Amino acid sequence: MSRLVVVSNRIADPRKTAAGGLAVALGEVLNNSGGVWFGWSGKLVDQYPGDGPQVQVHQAGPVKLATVDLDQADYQSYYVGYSNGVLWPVFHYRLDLADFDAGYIEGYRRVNQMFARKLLPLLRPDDIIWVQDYHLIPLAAELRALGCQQRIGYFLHIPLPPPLILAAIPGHDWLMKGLCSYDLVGFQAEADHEHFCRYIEAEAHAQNLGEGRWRVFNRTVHAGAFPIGIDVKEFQALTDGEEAREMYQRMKREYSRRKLLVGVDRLDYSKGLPQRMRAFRELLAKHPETRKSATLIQIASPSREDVSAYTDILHELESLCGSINGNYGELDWMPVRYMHRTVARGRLPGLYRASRVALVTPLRDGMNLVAKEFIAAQDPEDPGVLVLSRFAGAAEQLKEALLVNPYDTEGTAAAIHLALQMPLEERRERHAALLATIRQYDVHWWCDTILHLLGQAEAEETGTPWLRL
Ligand code: GDG
Repeated sequence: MSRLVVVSNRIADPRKTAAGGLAVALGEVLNNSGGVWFGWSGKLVDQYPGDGPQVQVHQAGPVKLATVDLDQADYQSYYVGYSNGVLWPVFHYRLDLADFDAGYIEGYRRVNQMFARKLLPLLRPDDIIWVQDYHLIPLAAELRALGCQQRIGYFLHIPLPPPLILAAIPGHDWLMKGLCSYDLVGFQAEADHEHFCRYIEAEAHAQNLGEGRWRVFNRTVHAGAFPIGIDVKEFQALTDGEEAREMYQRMKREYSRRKLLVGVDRLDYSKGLPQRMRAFRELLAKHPETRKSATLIQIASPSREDVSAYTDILHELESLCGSINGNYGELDWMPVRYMHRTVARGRLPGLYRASRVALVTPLRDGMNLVAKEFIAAQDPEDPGVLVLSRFAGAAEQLKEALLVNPYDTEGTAAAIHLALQMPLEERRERHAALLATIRQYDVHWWCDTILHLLGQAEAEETGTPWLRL
């Protein structure tokens, strides 16, 4: 059996329970096959040692955790500048927030080259390499340039925008050629996959070989949509855990006379938090009976605080929450409880379960796992209602949610009102269908499907040397 090598910007120790579902799932696959997880340690050094960055290896059971530190210059250009200042905004359709500083792409390339050089000595000939996310698009091309012939798969956790938005990135052709150096490229949603196909057809005259295979840049690449899921069983077990039950009971006690609405997001401009607050304000204005009876708890966990667009969104959100509470609050009721803090993972399911409505209304999102966690945490006999943006990748799968356009304040407010009023029977029916979907397409389905296809690449290509770029 081939060994799995996962590469991602950050890594997690799969033995630590605080790790999220994705880390748990990847850790489980790695544990089964024995493998390597390679990435940035999360540590910064002023300068690399004289002989360059060093790989630190820790053995975590059968899994080798291999990390490198980054120096300040690489961190600023590769991580803050290019990954989070160019790729994140543009891939979320926000050209207006992109900073195309010419130096960033150099840093991005340099770190991908360094990752390739550091990873190469750790590889065995029959390894399967699986690269995660937008920080590492050129990694396969860099590995191939060093002679690496192993199968390499890639998964993009964020959306891929339409070709004309992609084409606004200086160097987009280099980036997309890099993406085509993988054997298998996975996207979250069919929409993203379609954008990829349209791009390579229009910009690179790719030839469609059928069944997701393309001949492009002199090699064959397989592409498809593989919507990521959560570990439903693990999340339900967490919901039954002590921390979650305690949280649930506290919330129920505290808000016994109110219906709770919940939002849990990283504080990011893609999550549509100001738009959500405006829709909630509209609800209070239009439906006076919801005043005093509905409370929105919004957790906005701190994220990428060294990127300036994130400071702007923080101020906008704070001012909106303040004005809603100022205008509608009473001595014994505040409409919005906003927390710019991280909640312990064990408590989240209790909060979800105590809530009648979840507001998952990003302006654009690769998938959105909060939507799936909310469904998993519900009591099937008395479930809450999911209000979901049509612009989240999850909307392609979760059709029984109330789908909204987050830019439409009135429409979103009307959907929230509907959710608050929804009769028990309808809530149960919708929830049962949603739960069946997230169970069928859970994170194990996601891992297994992708790794199975990557494994097949070996059988089909045996005897055919990998074409180098
Ligand atoms: C990217 C893509 C894609 C959030 N706040 C707290 C907390 N969280 C946890 C949630 C959930 C995770 O973080 C967030 O996942 P999302 O999917 O919602 O969003 P991103 O972080 O933007 O993730 C996204 C995902 O990758 C996977 O492919 O779905 O589209 O953008 O698990 O529960 N966890 C804790 N405290 C918090 O305050 N413990």
